[in-house]
Amino acid sequence: MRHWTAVRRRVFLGTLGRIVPGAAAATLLPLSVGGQQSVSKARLIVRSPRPEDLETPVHLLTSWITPNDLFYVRSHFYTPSIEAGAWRLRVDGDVGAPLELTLGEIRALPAATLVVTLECAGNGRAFFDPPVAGVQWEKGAVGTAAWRGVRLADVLRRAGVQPSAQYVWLDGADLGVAKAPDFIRSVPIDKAMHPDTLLAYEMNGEPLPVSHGFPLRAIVPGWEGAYSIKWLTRIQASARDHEGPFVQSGYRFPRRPAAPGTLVPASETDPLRGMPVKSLITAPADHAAVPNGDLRMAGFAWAGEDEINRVDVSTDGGRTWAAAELGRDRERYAWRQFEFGWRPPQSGSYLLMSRATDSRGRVQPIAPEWNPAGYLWNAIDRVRVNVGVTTPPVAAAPPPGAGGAADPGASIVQARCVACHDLRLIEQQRLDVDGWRREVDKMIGWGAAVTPEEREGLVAYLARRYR
Ligand SMILES: Nc1nc2c(c(=O)[nH]1)N[C@H]1C(S)=C(S)[C@@H](COP(=O)(O)O)O[C@H]1N2
Ligand SMILES: [Mo]
Repeated sequence: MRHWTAVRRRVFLGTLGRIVPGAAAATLLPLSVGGQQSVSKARLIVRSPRPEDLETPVHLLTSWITPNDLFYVRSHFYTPSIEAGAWRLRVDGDVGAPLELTLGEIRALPAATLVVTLECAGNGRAFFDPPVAGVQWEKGAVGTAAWRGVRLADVLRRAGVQPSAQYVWLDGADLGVAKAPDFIRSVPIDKAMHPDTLLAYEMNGEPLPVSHGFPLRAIVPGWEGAYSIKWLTRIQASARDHEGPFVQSGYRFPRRPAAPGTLVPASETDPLRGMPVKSLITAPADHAAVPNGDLRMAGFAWAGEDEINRVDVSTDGGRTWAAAELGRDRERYAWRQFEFGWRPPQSGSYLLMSRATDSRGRVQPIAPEWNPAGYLWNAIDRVRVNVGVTTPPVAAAPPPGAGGAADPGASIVQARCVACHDLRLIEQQRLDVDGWRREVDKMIGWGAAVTPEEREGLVAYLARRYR
């Protein structure tokens, strides 16, 4: 288990490695206040290139800290390009003295660093049955980084936040495409004032990469990723909750279990807070073919604001379970690595499983509760491994688009949908006619130029082609 600390040291040494031998540590400063950093995301799965939605292949998650180039990206709209010198953070609303802060002023405030696991609420959405609309994340919309910045509470206190403030609204520089609403989220005052809620300007010792919110983002630890607003430009304290759709209809969960496939009115939902208990097998990779001999099973487990108490693993499809060893690296809001050494008794195909238990006694379910937006998938994880057998080659899939190109629906999609976002966002959905009609109507509301004559034809085409 020594490798955990070794890997961690390597990550942070990478940061220190920028100091020129003999130079004072202070030479680090200008580097970190400098321009935008972009990192190569070449190894990630492209769910959508525009807007940018990238998933980490989970077998690449080998260290407690996720390197910046492997960290998943979830952006609703186009990535804004921000010049650090011109950028300001506005703090207003129910405050005694509204502020406008430069990046330099923010960096002059007392700094704090926290290792926090971020996970998209929709991670695992692809596994819900019946299918639900949205980015079809499988397992890799999750990662862990060391975030350095200032406490949101310090900034709010400097602005003289009023006792009337019950919520803090966070807004970034990204704008809704066409008529789509601005992505604004609302944090309840207790969480906003908690000393662990940060405004971060560094990720793993580097200035925030552009995709991750340069120059400043919120880190709301232990809560689903959408609270952690990127490219932050405005913080507004308010007595009321925000009225926008990303607070009033998105990121909410049915108060009572919903029948699969049904709609749930927003009035019967609550906002997502905290995170469920969950684990993820990162080694061996799913469907890996491995030789006979010792096999190392590894992965991560996390539970939002709560602690992981144990991870049990099964190598026989859930018939028997054994406790995995937990890694030494631990911080309150960070995932815990787990490991299990095992020698398969004979050649064959094995179903490996992991099941985490947290400090509140929550245990991962076999089947998570279905919900209309496909949030919080946390089923007991499973991976198939083939030991001592060579897997037959997979037959080549038919080329994409075969047989559909001449359909008039395809040209409506090209003209009306792909104008704003990549075709891949459509291709990954599996919806019926009603589901597609809801999506098309939402997009018309957001400014898609679909004419009334085109609407039903488009819905029928989408439902025929993508379900
Ligand atoms: N301004 C802004 N902030 C945002 C988003 C966004 O679209 N715009 N996406 C949110 C969502 S849904 C998630 S899961 C996290 C993802 O952070 P990452 O891209 O750094 O992994 O950012 C959040 N912050
Ligand atoms: Mo998300």
